[in-house]
Amino acid sequence: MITLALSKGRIFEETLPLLKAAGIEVLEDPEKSRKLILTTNQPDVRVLVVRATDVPTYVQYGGADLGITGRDTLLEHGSEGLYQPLDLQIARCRISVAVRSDFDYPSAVKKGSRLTVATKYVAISRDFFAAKGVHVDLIKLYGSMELAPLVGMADAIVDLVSTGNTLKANHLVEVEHIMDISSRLVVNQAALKLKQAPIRKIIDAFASAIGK
Ligand code: PRT
Ligand code: MG
Repeated sequence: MITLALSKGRIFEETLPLLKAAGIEVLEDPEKSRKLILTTNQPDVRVLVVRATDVPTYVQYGGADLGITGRDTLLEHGSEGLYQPLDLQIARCRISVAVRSDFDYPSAVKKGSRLTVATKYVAISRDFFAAKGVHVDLIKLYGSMELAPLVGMADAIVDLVSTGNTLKANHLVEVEHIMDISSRLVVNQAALKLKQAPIRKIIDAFASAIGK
């Protein structure tokens, strides 16, 4: 049995064409079904539906042989023991610093003031501002980071941006582009040894589907 861990939403949607290229079709829709283990047209391939941030953990502990997860999640939560053979170039976005449009970020940074930054990406933010020599107080949030500057809780946020519509709708502007993000295929090292042929077949099919 080969087990693939995926999160619902954009990663699931953008993975379907890659699975199809590997001859795998998921037989249930995770948005409609309450099942957490989805069957496929291949009797020996199944898909686990997990929280995006839990994908690396399932693969690390062998609950799944493979998984697909954002580079943001791997950097923030660690990628210890995971083999990362492919950048799938899906679920692309960037991680950025954003502030209220009336906040003077360049002079706050120049003056060496302490910035209060709200984010779910505490590790990425700490590294980024440390490298710039900017002092920050980090506030950990789990979602809707955009609210924090609007209610005066933070000067800035560090969050994912794709179209920029969410920032715009909340009168926030991007002031730093920290890095580009896309999703990676991650593989359990032991599974790769024990189930080499079927796992290689999936990796190779994904690679040719993305033109690598
Ligand atoms: O929802 P849950 O708390 O379970 O987990 P999650 O939010 O981490 O999962 P999910 O499915 O929302 O995101 C999974 C992965 O998709 C992320 O880890 C990223 O690698 C990738 N991804 C790509 C994105 C986006 N684009 C994205 N735009 N994840 C989130 N967003 C959010 C962003 O946080 C912001 O709130 O979309 C909003 C901005 O979008 P725009 O288009 O308005 O700029
Ligand atoms: Mg989400």
